[in-house]
Amino acid sequence: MLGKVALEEAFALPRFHEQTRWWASLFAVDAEKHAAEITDIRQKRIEYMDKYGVGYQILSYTAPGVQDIFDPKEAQALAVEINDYIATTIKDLSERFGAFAAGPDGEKAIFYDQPEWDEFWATVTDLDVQFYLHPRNPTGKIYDALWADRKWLVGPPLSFAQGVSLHLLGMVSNGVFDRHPKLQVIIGHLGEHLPFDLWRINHWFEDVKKPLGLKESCKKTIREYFAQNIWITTSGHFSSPTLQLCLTEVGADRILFSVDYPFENHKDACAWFDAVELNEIDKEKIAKGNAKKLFKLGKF
Ligand code: GRE
Repeated sequence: MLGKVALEEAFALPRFHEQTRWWASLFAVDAEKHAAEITDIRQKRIEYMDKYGVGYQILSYTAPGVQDIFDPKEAQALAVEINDYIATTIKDLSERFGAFAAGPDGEKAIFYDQPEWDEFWATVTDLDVQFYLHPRNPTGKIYDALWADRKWLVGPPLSFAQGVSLHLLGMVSNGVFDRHPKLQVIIGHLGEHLPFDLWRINHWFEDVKKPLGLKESCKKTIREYFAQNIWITTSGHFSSPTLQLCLTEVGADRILFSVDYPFENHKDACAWFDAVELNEIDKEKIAKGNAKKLFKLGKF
């Protein structure tokens, strides 16, 4: 299918080529290729998009990124540099690229589910922009306690999904979406295990935790938040049975195509998606229609 929109697509500042190569050497078979691809916007990336039918990419800054800088001033300066760089780089390519702004994280891993972030969320909804909650690597005491002795589970096999699902359910159960009902949050990797668990989360929220007090901070059901505030993408998860589960549990109106380039490649993502057996209406929504509506993309 031509003209797909993809929105978990990473880039890095060219000046971090070496650092990116080191990061890639931890998981990529060909770290050199990965470093070259992630620091490129205008060449190889566009070739892949053209070859595999991706019309438009929304770019986001990769890991390690702003969140790995613990000095708030330094993190702030890097966020500004990244956001200015990408705005300038894609300025004359607005029919092919958009970008998420990167924000600084500060001194420790931040959970955006506490009341002190209400001002931030109010600004996000006032600006009418969308928020992509991307995984990060576990650090500090959390890494030492949980992951140090099981290091192969860090990243896509487990820690990424656990981190994001904890964060998002924290936002749900601490009332962020009740206080900011217009907020739209996107998570990748076919929902970071949450669609699989919706029945059980709903059962325990509604039948046990709400009578015990959860109802004070979480007014709607988990399924209502998924229908009104949450989106999932296919980034890095090219499985037809899992997509079917997501179609049943989350619905085609809330699923968005993505690749997860260059951690994954366009060929795998697009060959899989283009061949998935799905009615044409839902396929078009997931490939581009939903993204065009959500991001108010005009013609591209
Ligand atoms: C990412 O998206 O940031 C990422 C990594 C490492 C492995 C896979 C992946 O940083 O998607």
